[in-house]
Amino acid sequence: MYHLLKGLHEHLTRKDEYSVVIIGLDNAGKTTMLEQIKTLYNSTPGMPADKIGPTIGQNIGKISLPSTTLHFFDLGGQRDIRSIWPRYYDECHAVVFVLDAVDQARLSETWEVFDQVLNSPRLLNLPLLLLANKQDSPHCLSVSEIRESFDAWQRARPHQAEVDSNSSVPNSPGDVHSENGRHEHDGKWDDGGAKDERMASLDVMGVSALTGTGVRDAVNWLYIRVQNARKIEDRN
Ligand SMILES: Nc1nc2c(ncn2[C@@H]2O[C@H](COP(=O)(O)OP(=O)(O)O)[C@@H](O)[C@H]2O)c(=O)[nH]1
Ligand SMILES: [Mg+2]
Repeated sequence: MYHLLKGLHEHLTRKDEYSVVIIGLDNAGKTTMLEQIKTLYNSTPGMPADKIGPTIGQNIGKISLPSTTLHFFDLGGQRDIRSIWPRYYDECHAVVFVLDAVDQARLSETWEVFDQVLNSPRLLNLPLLLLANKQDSPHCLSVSEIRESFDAWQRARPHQAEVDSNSSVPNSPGDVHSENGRHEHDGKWDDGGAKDERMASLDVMGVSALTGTGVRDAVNWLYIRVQNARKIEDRN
């Protein structure tokens, strides 16, 4: 009887665990975001914004929600340490990409990095949330301006097939598998339209990691999405 009750109690109090990676360029506000999430959800507040230095490696944090624990991994965003991001992709359940909506000078660098994330085959089916941070600043771009900026950046860059025909990627007849796992056929990229679909359904939210505005909405989004993704996975 004891074991039965213990088993029932464990079942009822069991929490599903999910990992969320927070990525984006350095200075976008990722660590401030993580610390704000800790402050909003945990009894011990996160580090105050004025004490946060550049991230080398990772910062971690976890929050407890009904029947769910979310583990956050805030990864360093400097150019030379971005290469560690993919090591986390296999283990994570959702991705938050934070961008600085004030720093327009770095938007094209932001889009280049974001585009690589969109093209990562291992992330293709994971919930991905784009956060336009620093909405407290009077100089920030709004969510719709951020979407327009990404669309404009995509239109302005040379077509992928043109880039490849000018580069060292082999252009032999038939199919070629690229490094990022997409399928090239007769010089055309074929990812089954998955990237376009992903862009069309991409959620972009405006937040201020500094003041906390929008941060609960972002966490709620993650909470719902990771559970829905698990349900779909369980059904398959
Ligand atoms: N105005 C404003 N500044 C922010 C916000 N979030 C972060 N910052 C500032 O941006 C800088 C970089 O923040 P940090 O969290 O270290 O960025 P990270 O490199 O992406 O981890 C710091 O000076 C933060 O105080 C925000 O929502 N609003
Ligand atoms: Mg940081």
